[in-house]
Amino acid sequence: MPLSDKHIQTKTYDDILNAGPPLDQLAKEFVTPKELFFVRNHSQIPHFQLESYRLRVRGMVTRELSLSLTEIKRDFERRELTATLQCAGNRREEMVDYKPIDDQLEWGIEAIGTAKWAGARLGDVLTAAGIRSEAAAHVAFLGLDKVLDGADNEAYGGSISLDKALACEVLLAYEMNGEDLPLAHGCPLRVVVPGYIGARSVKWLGEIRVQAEESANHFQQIGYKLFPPHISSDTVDYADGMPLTKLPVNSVIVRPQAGGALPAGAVLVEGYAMSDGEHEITWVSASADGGKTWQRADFMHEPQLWSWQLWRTEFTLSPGKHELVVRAWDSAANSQPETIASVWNFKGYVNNAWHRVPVTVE
Ligand SMILES: Nc1nc2c(c(=O)[nH]1)N[C@H]1C(S)=C(S)[C@@H](COP(=O)(O)O)O[C@H]1N2
Ligand SMILES: [Mo]
Repeated sequence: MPLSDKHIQTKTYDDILNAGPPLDQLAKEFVTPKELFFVRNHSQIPHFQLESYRLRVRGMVTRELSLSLTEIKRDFERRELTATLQCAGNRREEMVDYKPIDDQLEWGIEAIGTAKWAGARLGDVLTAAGIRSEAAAHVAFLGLDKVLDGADNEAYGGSISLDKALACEVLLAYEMNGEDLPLAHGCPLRVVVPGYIGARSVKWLGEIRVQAEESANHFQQIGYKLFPPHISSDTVDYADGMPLTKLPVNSVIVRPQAGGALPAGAVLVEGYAMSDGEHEITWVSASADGGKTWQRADFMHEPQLWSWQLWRTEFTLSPGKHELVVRAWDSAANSQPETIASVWNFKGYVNNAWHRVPVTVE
């Protein structure tokens, strides 16, 4: 595997690589080093020859394109954007503690990272292909990886609206943190859809299709759909589900971790907050008494669209048990629900309840 064992704690199952950073290394820096960037794969990393790699652009376009990586780099302006990627399953573990969830990766708080992406704008490539029809409304992506179980040997895919696809923040990235995109993160080319659940940022991108409908792919039609808490796998009608797009406001305490025994006195609490990327995080409040009293946390850097907000605050704690809590707001007045119960869903997606960390002070 191309990952560094030194830094990554793997969550591999069935030989499929899924990994996240050790929590003491999470969100320490604004830009996440590639060794600490979570990896979420639904299948084996595909085998392909870089020399014969082509990105195909088809569907409701005036000109179908078939582009090598060299042509993509040569024919389209290189754009850079720092953006956070977060898996819809981030914080699923807390949902599972509340009520069981079947067959889903139990991510803690580590399925998130921020990178400096560089590549062509998806919009520039679509403009070169030309949108042929008024009926065009969605842009579907297909990866080169074949998903073997539950999806009939289909490639991994998904779609976003044509409007989002034409937005200037959406990239076809071939670089991450100033280097060639690592294989685990989608080399030679991946979509980066800032603000959306990570699932739409298709890796090892093979095909882009402009179409009237959403993608018919398993991961658009069955996976990554949101349902209210009262729907279960027994009662679900997938056609009724809400396809996930933008991420809700979220905030997480990264340090100290739950259960840890801390010395009495000043305790530094730090973490990350993230919005839909279009609205900056404007306020983070933390509590050391389970949410009875709150104080405003300090930001570690200027708010930046499309990226997380790292924050910290300090409490003076006496010996005993304390519950640390965090919640955030964005510039559109969006915030987080108090309880897991109100956001629990049987797939365990987009948990953004107040984050609670019980600690003992000695
Ligand atoms: N081709 C392909 N693209 C994919 C996936 C995949 O399994 N195959 N996983 C998706 C999911 S669910 C997430 S959260 C992100 C993770 O990106 P990363 O591994 O670079 O962190 O990739 C997305 N793109
Ligand atoms: Mo994901």
